[in-house]
Amino acid sequence: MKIFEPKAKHDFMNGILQGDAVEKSVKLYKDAKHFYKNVDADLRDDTVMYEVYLYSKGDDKVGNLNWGLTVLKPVSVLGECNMTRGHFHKDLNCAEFYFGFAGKGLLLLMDEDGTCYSEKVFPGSVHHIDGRVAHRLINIGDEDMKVGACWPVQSGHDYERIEKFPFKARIYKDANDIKVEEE
Ligand code: PAN
Ligand code: ZN
Repeated sequence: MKIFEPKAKHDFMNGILQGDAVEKSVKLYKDAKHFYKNVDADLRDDTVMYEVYLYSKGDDKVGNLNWGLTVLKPVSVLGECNMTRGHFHKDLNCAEFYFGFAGKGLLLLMDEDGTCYSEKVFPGSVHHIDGRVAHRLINIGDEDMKVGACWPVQSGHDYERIEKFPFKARIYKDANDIKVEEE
């Protein structure tokens, strides 16, 4: 029997997901401006807002899984906490697990009726996201927020739906106070 090295390594609490099979993407402020209520003219377009590391079999075979890591930077946009774009899955049968590794934040969730709620995210927190629920991560702390995810390859990301039917809650930070603004 041959014994192989793993295809990827993930230093859960202190590091990132690495390996030849891992793809990295970076979201810059210039591509994230429309997530926030206001545009911050003082924030450089090339500011890194978040990074996503993905280990995927990538062949869309039903039953295959993705393993991912999101690193959300502690940036604020005129007081509004940094967040991911957020999405519904294209295949609404596909649920997802998120798990907190570092930092602190919120998992903002919205069901198909537009009802928003959230769960606290911290090292060790585990979150099951139903396939019909839109999801977005928000960093409310002062350090990188690292969140792992595991979801089926056939989920897809429906970003258009969330742009037409946006989350109805925004999170702001003033010194250490967190403020929720709801529509
Ligand atoms: C995650 C997200 C990741 C980035 O892997 O894709 O946190 O967020 P956006 O895709 O909304 O920019 C996931 O939920 N996958 O399904
Ligand atoms: Zn998802």
